[in-house]
Amino acid sequence: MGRFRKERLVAAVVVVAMVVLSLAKPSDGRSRNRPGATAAAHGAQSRAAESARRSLAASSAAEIALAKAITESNGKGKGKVIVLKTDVILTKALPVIPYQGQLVIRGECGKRKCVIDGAKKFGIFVTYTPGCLIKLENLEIRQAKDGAVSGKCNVVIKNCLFRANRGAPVVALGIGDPTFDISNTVFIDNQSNSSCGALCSNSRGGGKLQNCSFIRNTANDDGGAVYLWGVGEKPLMITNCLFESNSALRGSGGAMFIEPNGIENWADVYVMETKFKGNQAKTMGGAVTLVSDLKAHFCGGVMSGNKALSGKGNDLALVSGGPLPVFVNFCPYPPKLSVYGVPSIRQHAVVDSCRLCGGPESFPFN
Ligand SMILES: *[C@@H]1O[C@H](CO)[C@@H](O)[C@H](O)[C@H]1NC(C)=O
Ligand SMILES: *[C@@H]1O[C@H](CO)[C@@H](O)[C@H](O)[C@H]1NC(C)=O
Ligand SMILES: CC(=O)N[C@H]1CO[C@H](CO)[C@@H](O)[C@@H]1O
Repeated sequence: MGRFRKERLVAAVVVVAMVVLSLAKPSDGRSRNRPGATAAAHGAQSRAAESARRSLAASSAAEIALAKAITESNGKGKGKVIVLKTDVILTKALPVIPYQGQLVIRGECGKRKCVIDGAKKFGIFVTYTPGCLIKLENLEIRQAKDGAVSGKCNVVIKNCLFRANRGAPVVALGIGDPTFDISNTVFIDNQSNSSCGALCSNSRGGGKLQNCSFIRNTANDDGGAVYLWGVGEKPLMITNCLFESNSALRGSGGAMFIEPNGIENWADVYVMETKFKGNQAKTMGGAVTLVSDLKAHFCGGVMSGNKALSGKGNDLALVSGGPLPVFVNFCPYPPKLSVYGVPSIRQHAVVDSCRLCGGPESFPFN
């Protein structure tokens, strides 16, 4: 492709195993001042223009290098580490992550997170094939249109911030076995036209959310922040997270909606030391909706101020998807929750037990 040849002409530094994108060396802004310019304001103005020009140039070089690194990331086990040292505002879509692409993108922008900005026009990391890995660290990913990370790659996200992404779920995993492992990450003010304002997984691969916050995410349909459809034999672990003020505008599960996708084994979901505050759903399950066949374990944590506009389960809705009930245990004791059951709460098994909070290893169900 001609585009790649053109990209090669640009001085983007791409090393086989590591790409370092550093800020272009600042040129001397003052030399551009017209001689005799009197007002200090004039100098400030020109310095501001110069700095804007420089960050645009840096963003453009980084964008080109990022695109090139994605294209070259193919090769199972090889791995490609991209160290980003400047913000990138996309001016066109990045290439699709190739089959078996292994991509690690790490921000190094001092104390703050490096920004990758979709400019309200572009999605960011997209893949259509399984077998790939995408790992993101120390990044702020914002203003993606119709999804920031989507496809069938295994996803590892650490110390990131996802903000003001709109149109589709921010992180969406497709059908198959991709796994997600997301820690110390914040999803705030994101919006999806359909389900899952922040994270959507149709995978049976299992996943982990640790030390994450989901704040003011909105979905038009079910699962204001998180929607998990593909829960399979592999457990889902949510530990030490906060879900606050998320909403399912027309659906169920203001913060979270979980429905296994019809496999033989019951799926286990562990929700440990996690807070659900002020989430809202239209139909039911102001905080969480769980559909059978599911065993959910709420251990520690708090639910408060959640609301289902219908009044059906301000905190929790349990729905029989077939003949099977939903199993839920609370530890240390059932808090005073507003729980609604379909077809009736008596169909479901809600118990008070800490014995079942030991995590997947010590949990002998099946
Ligand atoms: C979401 O809605 C916006 C505005 O109507 C539209 O531009 C966008 O393409 C939609 N995205 C999806 C994934 O449907
Ligand atoms: C989550 O936070 C706790 C305490 O704040 C910390 O000990 C733990 O290492 C964190 N987990 C991860 C995966 O970073
Ligand atoms: C910056 C931005 O787009 N924020 C939006 C995030 O989503 C919420 C809920 O839909 C909107 O209210 C914000 O305007």
